[in-house]
Amino acid sequence: MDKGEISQVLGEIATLLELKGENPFKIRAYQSGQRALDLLEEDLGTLIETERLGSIKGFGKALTEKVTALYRDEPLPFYDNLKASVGPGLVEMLEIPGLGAKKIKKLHRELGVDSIEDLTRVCQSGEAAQLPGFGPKSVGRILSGIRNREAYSKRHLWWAAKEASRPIVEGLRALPEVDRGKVAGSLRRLVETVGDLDFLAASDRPGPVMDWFVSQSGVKEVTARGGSKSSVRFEDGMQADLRVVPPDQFIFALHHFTGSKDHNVAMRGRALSLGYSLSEWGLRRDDRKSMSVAPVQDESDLFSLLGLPCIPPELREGRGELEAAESGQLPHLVQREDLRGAFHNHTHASDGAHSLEDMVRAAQDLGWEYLGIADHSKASFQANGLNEARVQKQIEQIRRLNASGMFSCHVFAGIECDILRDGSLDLEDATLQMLDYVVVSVHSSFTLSEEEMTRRIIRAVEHPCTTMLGHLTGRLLLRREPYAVNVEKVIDAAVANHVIIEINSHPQRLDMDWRHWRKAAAKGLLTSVNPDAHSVSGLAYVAAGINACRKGWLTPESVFNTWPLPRVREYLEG
Ligand code: DGT
Ligand code: CA
Ligand code: CA
Ligand code: ZN
Repeated sequence: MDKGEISQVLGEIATLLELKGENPFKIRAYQSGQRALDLLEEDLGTLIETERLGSIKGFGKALTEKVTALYRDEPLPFYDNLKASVGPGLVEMLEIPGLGAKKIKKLHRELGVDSIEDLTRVCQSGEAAQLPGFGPKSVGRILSGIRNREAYSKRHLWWAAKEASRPIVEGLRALPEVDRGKVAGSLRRLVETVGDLDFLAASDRPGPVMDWFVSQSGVKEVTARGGSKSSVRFEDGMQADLRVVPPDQFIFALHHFTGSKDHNVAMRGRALSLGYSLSEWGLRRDDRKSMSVAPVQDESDLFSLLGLPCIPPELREGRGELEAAESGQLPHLVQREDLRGAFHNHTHASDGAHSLEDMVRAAQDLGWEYLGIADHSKASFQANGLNEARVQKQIEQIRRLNASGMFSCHVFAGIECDILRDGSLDLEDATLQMLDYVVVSVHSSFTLSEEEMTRRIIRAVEHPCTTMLGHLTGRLLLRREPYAVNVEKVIDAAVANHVIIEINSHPQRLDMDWRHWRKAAAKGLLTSVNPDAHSVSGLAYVAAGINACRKGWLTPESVFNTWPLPRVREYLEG
């Protein structure tokens, strides 16, 4: 096993011990062991081979033995027995938002709950609400958690779907029978979550193409196998459709299966008004039988036949893109290459995995002119947040690094400061004023009413030290619903106070949502594409944030971290 897999196993062991009601010290040993492993700077293999792992803080004798066994892929009976002794139903229940190991253990012990079906039953019958520490409100939350979990399990993060699609497109393109192969559907439109993967191939011999598709590695079930369409389900639950069409229909099919449905309806309406009929098979004059009025090589040819410039897939949501295209108002969308830096990144001073220098080096390797550091503040104690003194030390460390000339990439000293329950900020004004910029975020008290939460966030936005608002709604895609907050009112407050609202670009957040951005940018709101990186590899998440920008019609001018360094400096100093 590699380090990441071992870290996961340690976390799983801690959870299983918790579900069994084991000694809290034992549980904590595995949790801190996991953390120590994540933060390890030296190569794990080297530490094991030179027998130095045990001398590192956090690794006792027992843990060292287990990590060594896992690393060498030796059997670990302790782990196997533990897994066998806790029912799979209990482990599954941990996926329900708002239900931790303690509550699950109580439900199991008091009411004999062994599965999610049992849990639904005791919640509906009122039995669960009788247990100490439960009550009708928390039972209501569990029930909606169960419903959400079901909906969540049907979709996948765009980021994971993209990874899964890569070998499939490559495989298709490599087949001698295939002329062209592409992804379509929500994946191509860069939607933040994807129901199923859609692939399209141009070929005159669909048979062998379908054979390859349904027999790929990882396919668990073939749900349809036809001459023009097949569908499969992979072992991890992901589903995929493949359509194979003759080469002269490829572009029409690509456009149709890229969607969205609303965009397609608008396109067909436009075709009709011009005396054409448009379908997945082609474009023809209304009065003729024959297809395709002209040869079509790519989608811009298709749009051009309808008198339009090419509308990029990510704008095809039926939200006014045809009108904008017709009047020459399509936005010049921001691209990944426009970024010159990023704010909101963590180091190992709080809960990041890498040092300041490592993060800056990684940013410089990406060609960035600047990098903003924003570790957690003290109220986020579970993330080892910084107090005033530690912030001050980090500022000095950053100033020294800038002065040393070690990197051409400039470092901005910032903080991700907690917004406390009443909307005040977690650190003293004197400390906040010393920083180059301040990101403010909600990390606690998620269950306030919409009115209270909106007031709380707006108070933080109005603080004179606030530069940016972090992950506005706190949503975790396919895991946790956004908290109640009036987004419109927060946008207006941000515009009025010259506060930037970030697009938190972690693939599971993408918050604030792209659906708000076109209107918000028209009001003058700026965004910053913030990776919320907790390691050097996390900087790559800006790609997901750029997707969100593009779906939100944003141009580089509205994206703060496309600005050159002198202009960013001037803004932050002003
Ligand atoms: P998903 O899979 O839920 O994330 O969303 P999509 O957009 O990938 O939807 P999917 O896989 O059902 O279909 C792919 C595209 O095919 C869809 O965006 C538009 C087109 N399409 C599918 N069914 C229909 C339909 O009944 N009417 C129209 N107009 N288009 C359809
Ligand atoms: Ca789809
Ligand atoms: Ca589909
Ligand atoms: Zn945060």
